[in-house]
This record gives sequence, structure tokens and C-alpha cells, in this order.
Amino acid sequence: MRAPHQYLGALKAPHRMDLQEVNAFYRRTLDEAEDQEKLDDRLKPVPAEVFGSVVRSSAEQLEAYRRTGLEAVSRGEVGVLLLAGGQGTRLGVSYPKGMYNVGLPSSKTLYQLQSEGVRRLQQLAGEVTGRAGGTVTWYVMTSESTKEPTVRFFEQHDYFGLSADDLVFFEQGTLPCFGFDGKIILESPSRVARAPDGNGGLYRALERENMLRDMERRGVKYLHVYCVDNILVKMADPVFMGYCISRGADCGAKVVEKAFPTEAVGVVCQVDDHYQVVEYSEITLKTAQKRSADGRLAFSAGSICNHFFTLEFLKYVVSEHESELLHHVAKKKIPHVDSDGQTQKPDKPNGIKLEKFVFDVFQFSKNFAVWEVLREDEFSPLKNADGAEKDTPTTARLALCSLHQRYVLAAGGQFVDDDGRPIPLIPR
Ligand code: UD2
Repeated sequence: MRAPHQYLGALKAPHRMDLQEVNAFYRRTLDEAEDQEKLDDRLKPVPAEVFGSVVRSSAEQLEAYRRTGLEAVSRGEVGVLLLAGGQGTRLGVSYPKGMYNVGLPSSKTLYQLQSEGVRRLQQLAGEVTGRAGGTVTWYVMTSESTKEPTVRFFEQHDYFGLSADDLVFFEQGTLPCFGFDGKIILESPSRVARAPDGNGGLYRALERENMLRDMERRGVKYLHVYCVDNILVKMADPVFMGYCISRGADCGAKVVEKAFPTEAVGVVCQVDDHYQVVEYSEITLKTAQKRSADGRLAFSAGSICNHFFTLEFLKYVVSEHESELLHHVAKKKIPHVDSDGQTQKPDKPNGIKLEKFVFDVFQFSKNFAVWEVLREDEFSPLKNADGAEKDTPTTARLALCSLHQRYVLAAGGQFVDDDGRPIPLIPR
């Protein structure tokens, strides 16, 4: 058994509360909550020149991107950064989502699948470039509730074969929750109700936890930032990384074509002279439903929370722009103390959480790139418990099995039953 990961020995306290600051956040968020109708008038779809796509690229082009990505991996210039501070309330488990076992025959958890993706990427980079030993540093942003179980889980599984030195855990901050009257909610007589400050809390955490210096020290130049729950995630996908690197992009987003107007994905679009994601909770139905002449959704670039950043860009936004990033309002059911001092769990939203969004830095990009991929190959998020209509353990499991079945078929394999009859394809 190894010694506990250094992170556990040095827990920091990113939860100090500056009342003046949090009250200012609250007021600014409410004051600046944009009139969506007005924003809608300024939205434009992503222009073709920044919009690359797997299906519109030739095999030679894809191979060239892949090679560029793998070269960078082999030089140790690529890192992955997992956003793992979410509370996973929709899935309804009490532990971090990455530890979830979706019921694959192998019983692998999301964390194990991702770890194996990193190992395979390192191996591939060595094979293709002839330069073995390039490591992919894996940064994991946790929060107050996910840090300890996440670190322990990796320790208990011996980091799934990765070197503990190449895994770096750090912690995002929290903010108090507010009632609709603007007062901070108490969870118990002696405790303020707090929640993580959104996945855009990343930028503050990178600075406070010295992560940018760590990246610099290791020679990491390019980061793949992704969310925990997509079972089909391609860790530091060399094609996506290579595409962004070849274009000299400082910032990029991977997208899939949005399936239907109300799908719960943010939409990458242009507003005036910059790029941004309009989150599904903030887009108006009218805009979401707009169609182009060919009948497709006008705003179809569905963000799958897979982003590319150069270290230089991260340093720039952290030092110059972090404080400008606005919080967004999420109405939530927040446990609160009643007049008898007892904690009550409300059954309808009773207050708000303030959250920054990871993609809100796109507006500062000087060279933005969008890369569209096929949904069936790269996007099947685990959001809800079984029984829900979509994005459940069952849909995630089927998506992965279907992808692997297609890999086998493409390599010339066959699936037959005991009598040699072909087995039907797994539904996607
Ligand atoms: C996210 C995207 C949405 C879309 C969708 C695709 C954001 C803000 N929204 O929506 O545009 O692309 O994913 O599946 O990115 N997290 C933290 N700290 C927090 C809150 C969340 O690390 O304080 C992590 C969370 O663990 C997860 C990721 O951020 O890995 C996305 O969070 P979510 O699942 O709550 O986001 P969702 O589905 O509303």
C-alpha cells in the first residue's frame, strides 16, 4: 500500500468567506442578469472558417491532426484536466460520479475507463512517434464534497496503473447559498449552506492552488478540459488536440450536432465579435428552435464540455479576466434551518446557488476553434438514474458497447450466437 497521496496530507481551505465579496457577487449577478431576448438578437451561428469536422475532413487530414496531437503527447506537452467538483444530484448517488459503475460486463467505473484512456494514449504516442515515455499529466479538480472520496478511490485502485506523480488533485472553492431575498441561508444553526462555485470556479482554483506553475514546471502546453460523465470521452483526443494545435488556436470546443431544440447542452455561437456558449438553461425557446434554410437547427453546435486551452491562454485569463467572469443563477432546493434549529429539506427550490461556467472564458480567445464529432462515437453523458428518459446508466452502457461492437466489425470481426447466426447490432 502506498503512502497517502500528498494531496490528502495537505488539505487546504478554499472556503474562507469574504462577506463583502460574496454580497457583491450576489448583487452583480442579479443586476447583470441579461435580458435574454436582447442577447438572442445578437447571436450568430459559428462561421464555417472556425468550424472543423470529423465528417468533412479527409482521412489524410485526420491522420495529420492525429499525428500532431500524438507528437505533442510524446513530448509531454499535453495534460488533461477533469472537472470533478459537481455534486451529481440528478444521478442521485452520494459519492463522486466518476466512481460510478454503469454495469458494463467488466464492471469498470468511469474513472477506470478514463485512466485506461490516458495509459493507451501515452502508449500510442510512443508507438507512432518512436519517442516513448511522454506522460500526460492528469489534473483533477475536486470540491469540498468530492475531494476525499476521489483521492481515496484512486489510491485504493493504485491509480489504475498510472504513476501517482502524474495525477494532481486540487480543490475548487465554495460560495454561500442565498435565499430569494438575498440573505445567506443557514444549513444548521452554526453552519452556512455552501455549494461549489461552478465549473468556472476552475480559474480561481488554478491560481490559488498553484496549478499553472505546476503545468509550467512539467512542460505542459496544451490542456484538454472535460466533464466527468461522458462515458465516450476520448482523453486528450489527439485528433482534436492536433486540430487545435495546427490552427494555432488558444482555445477550442468539441461539439456534436444538437439533437433537438431543448436538448440539455450549451450551444457554441458568436456574439458580436467573440465566441461564447449559451447554456441550455439560458437560451430562449425561440432561438433554440430557429432553423436554417436546410431545415437543420440554426444553433446546432452542441457543446459536450470538452475544451482545449493553451497554458498561455489559461495564464492570460486567470491573471487578466477571472474577476470579470459573471456568475450564473441556479435555483435549487437548499437544506435550511428552521426556527427550532432543525435542518429542513425543501421539496421545491427555495434559493439560489451562484456558479461560474468553464466556457465563459471563450470570449477572451484571440483564435478560437470548433471541432464537430459524431455523437454516436463521442458523446453519451451519464446525468440521470435509470428510469429517466435519457442519459442514464443504461444509455451510457449501450453507447459504449455499441462503439466497441463497431470497432470490432470495422476490424473485420463478427458477432454470432451459439448457432453461428449473426447477432443484431447493439442499439446506439
Ligand atoms: C454541462 C455543460 C453544458 C453541456 C453538458 C454536456 C457547463 C456549465 N455546462 O452541463 O453546456 O455541455 O455539460 O453534458 O459546463 N462541475 C464542477 N464543479 C461545479 C459544478 C460542476 O467541477 O461546481 C463539473 C461536474 O462534475 C461535471 C461538469 O462540471 O464534470 C459539468 O457539470 P454538470 O454535469 O452539472 O453540467 P450540465 O450537465 O448541466
